[in-house]
Amino acid sequence: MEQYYNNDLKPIAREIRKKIIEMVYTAKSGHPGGSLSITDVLAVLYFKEMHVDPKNPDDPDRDILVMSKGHASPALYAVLAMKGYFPDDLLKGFRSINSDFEGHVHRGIPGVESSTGSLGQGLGVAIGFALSAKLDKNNKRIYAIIGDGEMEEGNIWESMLAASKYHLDNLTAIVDRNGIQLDGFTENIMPLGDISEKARAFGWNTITIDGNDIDQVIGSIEKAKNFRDKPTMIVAKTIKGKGVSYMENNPKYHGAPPKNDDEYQRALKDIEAM
Ligand SMILES: Cc1ncc(C[n+]2csc(CCOP(=O)(O)OP(=O)(O)O)c2C)c(N)n1
Repeated sequence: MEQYYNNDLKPIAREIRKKIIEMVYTAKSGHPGGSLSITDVLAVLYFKEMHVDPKNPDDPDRDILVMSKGHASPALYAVLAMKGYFPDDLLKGFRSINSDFEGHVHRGIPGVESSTGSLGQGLGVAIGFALSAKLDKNNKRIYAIIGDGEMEEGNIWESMLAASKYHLDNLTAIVDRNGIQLDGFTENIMPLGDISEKARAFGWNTITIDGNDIDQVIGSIEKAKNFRDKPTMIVAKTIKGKGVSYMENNPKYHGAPPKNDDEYQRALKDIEAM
């Protein structure tokens, strides 16, 4: 496998962000905000931490990622294209009628392990993968990316109970703690308070980081690998819309693309300057 150094990951993250903007602008729809917030985490996972090989996508020893917040499909599709699972060109079909690249993460696409989009389900799916790896005595690692808005779904908390019951230390859940859900701030819609404290009460190890800081993301994922007996939750504090000034921390860009050529160009310019 190719070896990437920490300094290589920033340009990779920048490229993912550009692809996200290109995809949603071409489709004239999609979810840029929560894609841009989780970009750095995905760059680290796919280009440094996860054992995955696009040439051998069915390798039984591969690590598994479930993008539970399935509306962040542009970010996942972009990183998979960059990793070489399929040609970049296919991203142009995003959200168009004859393309597999649906607006929510779709399992028919190489590298995608589970369809998602109905919030709350992906953590349970990841637990299934983690339990199965334990039964197979396989040391592969399982990752689930969940949204903080998604944590307002009750089945996330049921899944957290199960992960703790089965001592799933092969499971790392990463919460994209950008503070915003569909049309407003999580703390106004349904306050989550201190997610780490709650997760610890549910029997999880927790690590809190700046999820847009590549070195902190690497450090937390490495640390999670060494915890034993409990699952780990990384609470990644991020900025929704990260990298595009007019999208940052603005609920409007949860599910809206740049509205014209000027906004599109400004977005690409902002990302270039990161
Ligand atoms: C079960 C379910 N209810 C509602 C929705 C509609 N919905 C799509 S995204 C979203 C907000 C998600 O917020 P968050 O998980 O914080 O995502 P992020 O801010 O990271 O994009 C909602 C309510 C959905 N996809 N699934």
